[in-house]
Amino acid sequence: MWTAFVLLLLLPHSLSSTDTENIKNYNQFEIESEDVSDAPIKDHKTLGEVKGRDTCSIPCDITVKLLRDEKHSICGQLQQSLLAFGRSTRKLMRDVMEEQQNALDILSSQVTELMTKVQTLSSEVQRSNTEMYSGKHVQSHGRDCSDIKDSLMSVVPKIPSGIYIVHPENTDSSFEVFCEMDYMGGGWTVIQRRTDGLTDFKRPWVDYVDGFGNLAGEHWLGLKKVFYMVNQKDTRFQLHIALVSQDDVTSYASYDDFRLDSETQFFSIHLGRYAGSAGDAFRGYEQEQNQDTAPFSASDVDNDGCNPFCSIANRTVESCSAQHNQTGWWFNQCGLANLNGCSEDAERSWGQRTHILWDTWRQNGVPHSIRSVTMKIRRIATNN
Ligand SMILES: [Ca+2]
Repeated sequence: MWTAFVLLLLLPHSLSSTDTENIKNYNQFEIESEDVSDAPIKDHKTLGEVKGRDTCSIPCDITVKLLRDEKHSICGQLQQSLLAFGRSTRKLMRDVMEEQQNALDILSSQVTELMTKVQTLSSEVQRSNTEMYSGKHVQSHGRDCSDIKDSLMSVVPKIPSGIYIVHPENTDSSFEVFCEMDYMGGGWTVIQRRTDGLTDFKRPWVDYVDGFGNLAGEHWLGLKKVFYMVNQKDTRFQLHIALVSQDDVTSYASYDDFRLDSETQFFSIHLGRYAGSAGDAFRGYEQEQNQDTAPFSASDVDNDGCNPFCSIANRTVESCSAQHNQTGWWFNQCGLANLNGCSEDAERSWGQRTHILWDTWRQNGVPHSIRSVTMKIRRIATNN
C-alpha cells in the first residue's frame, strides 16, 4: 500500500496516461486484495467469488512487474537528477568563490598600489619639507613668534594662532613652530604641549634634540630649535608653564629669563626669577632638588647627577630617566619637575614617578594630578 502511495506521488510528473491507467488498476487490485486479506474467510464460495472478480485486462503479475520496472526506472532517474543537481551546485559554488577570490585579489592589489602611492607621496613631502626648511632662502614669517607678532601687528588687525615658519637670527635653519597669538597678549612660541596623551614621550636623546609630535597638538619642539631661538642677539626670553589638573584646576609657573646652553653642554637650562601659582618645582625646596643649570638627560644620555647613583627616599636610583618612564628632562638627582612624564594618571609612589610631575603644585598637601601642560616662550622687551 505504501509503495503505491509513493508511486502515486511520483507518477504525475513522469508517467504517460497509459501508465497512470495501469497504476489505477494496480491500486484497485491492491485495495481489493487487502479487502480479501482483511475479510474473514467464511467459505470457499466467497473466496471463489472474490477470485471471480479478480480480473485484469493485463495479467496482474505482469502489471506488478511493469510497475516495479517503472519504479526502478523512476528511482534511477531521480538519483541521476540528484547527482546532476549536486554537481551543478558544487560547480556554482566553485564559480562564486572563484569570482569572489578574483574580486578580492583585484581589491588587494589596488590597496597595495594605493599604499605605495601614499608612501611615495609621503616621502616626497618629507623630502621637499627638508629641502624647504634647510635652505637659506626660505621665506620665513619671522625669527620667532614674538617677532612675527610684532611685524604683523601693524598690517593685520587680528593675528591667528597656528603654525608659522621661523628663521632665528645667526642660524641657517628655518623650521615650523606653533605660535599662540591669543594667550596673554600673544607672541608665544610653544616649545612643549601635552593635551590628550596620544604622543609618546618615552624617547631617546636624538628625538629630544630634534623634536617630535604634532605641532598643532602634542609635541616637543626640540632642544636645538629652542636653543636657536633663545640665543639670538639682543634678546631675552621668558618661560611660561600652564598646568591643568585632572579635575580642571588651572595653575601656572613663569620664569622671567630662560635660555639654554648649546648641545656641547647638553642644553643646560638657565632660569630667571619665578612667579606663579604652581610653585617653583624647577628649583624645589632644597638645593639638591634644584634643576636650574642642570644639563638635559634622556634614557640613553645620563647627566642626571646620580653618578653612580642617588639615594632618594631610601631607594637607590641610577637613572632618573628610567625612574621617570624613560623620558627626557633636566633632571638633577631627579628633582620635583618633569613635564615630559607619562600623561596617564599612574599610581603615585615615590619609587616610580612616571606621571607628569610638578610636585610643588599641591592641594591639602597632595600633588595635583596633571592632565595637560603647555610650555611656551616669549621675548621680553629690552632696551638694547
Ligand atoms: Ca645617572
